[in-house]
Amino acid sequence: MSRKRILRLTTPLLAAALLAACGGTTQGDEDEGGGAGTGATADPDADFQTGLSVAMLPKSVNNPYFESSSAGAESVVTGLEGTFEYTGPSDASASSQVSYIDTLSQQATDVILLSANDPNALCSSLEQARGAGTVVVTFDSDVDPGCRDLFVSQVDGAEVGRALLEMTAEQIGGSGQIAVLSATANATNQNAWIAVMEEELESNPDYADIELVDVVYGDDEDEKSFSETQGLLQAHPDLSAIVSPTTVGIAAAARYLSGSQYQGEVALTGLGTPNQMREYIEDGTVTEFALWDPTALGELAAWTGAAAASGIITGAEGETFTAGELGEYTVGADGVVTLGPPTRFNADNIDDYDF
Ligand code: RAM
Repeated sequence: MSRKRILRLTTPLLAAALLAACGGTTQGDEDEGGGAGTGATADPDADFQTGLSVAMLPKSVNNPYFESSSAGAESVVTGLEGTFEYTGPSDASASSQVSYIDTLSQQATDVILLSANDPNALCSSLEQARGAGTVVVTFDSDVDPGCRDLFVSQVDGAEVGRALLEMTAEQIGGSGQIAVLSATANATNQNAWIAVMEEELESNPDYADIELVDVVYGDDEDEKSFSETQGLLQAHPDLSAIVSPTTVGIAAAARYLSGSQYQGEVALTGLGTPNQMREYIEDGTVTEFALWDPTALGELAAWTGAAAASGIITGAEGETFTAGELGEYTVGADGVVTLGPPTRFNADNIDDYDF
């Protein structure tokens, strides 16, 4: 174990002892969600530690969305004089992520920033990493809260599901068959958004005339997403809209639609990056889609990981920390820190964005 490693493991304990001696308190000490169950005490006045080793492990590499998050995280980590690594599999599968977690843990990485391909399958590797002193912060796609310290959520999950349906309903005049082209079948984030859409479709009278006829998975692979789009259109001749809550899926579906007889006939909306979707807004294939800023998401994940590794927060509800120029954030229930609302992109504003 490196000297820095020993120091890092010792510092929060010292901080806790000092705080206890000064009568300091932390809100939510008894909270068992997120990482707060460790019983560690936060010192909100501690400085961010310099020299941290931070690794970002996305669902898969070669996805512009995660490249933006990586750029954001790297700028924060290098600003704190730490070392940053972006590493992960080329396929969005949980089994592929396990070996990366194990390697990072063996390397005594201080902080892992993880977008998970499965809520449970990574837990034993993550437990080992945490047992060895690594702070685990999920971002974008969570694991079971007991398996990580904190989760940096892009947007409140229910808000994403509702925004997806609102855009869909607007684009099909409130009635018709819709289908979802998702990422992988086990993706925590997409499954949560789809569940909200299903609940809203059942309970919200505004959507009484909209029917969800299919959910298919492009696995966040361009070619598979492209052929799944083709399959949906063939299987459902009366389809009014495809909703793709993945930046990989919506870009592939837009490419298929733009060169097909369905362009302008079948609506396409979902979550995409402006740079990948600009040409499809311009050629009329897509009217409107949404996303948050993935660079800011990476920045917030890095600030959160650094704050936890520095003992400023533990993951208990109510703790606060300052994420550089992003401002002050508060840890919510279950160790969740939320970035903010999504932005909708359309012909009027898409040229204002470059990511
Ligand atoms: C893809 C990934 C990611 C998701 C975005 C919207 O890039 O599936 O997890 O948050 O789409």
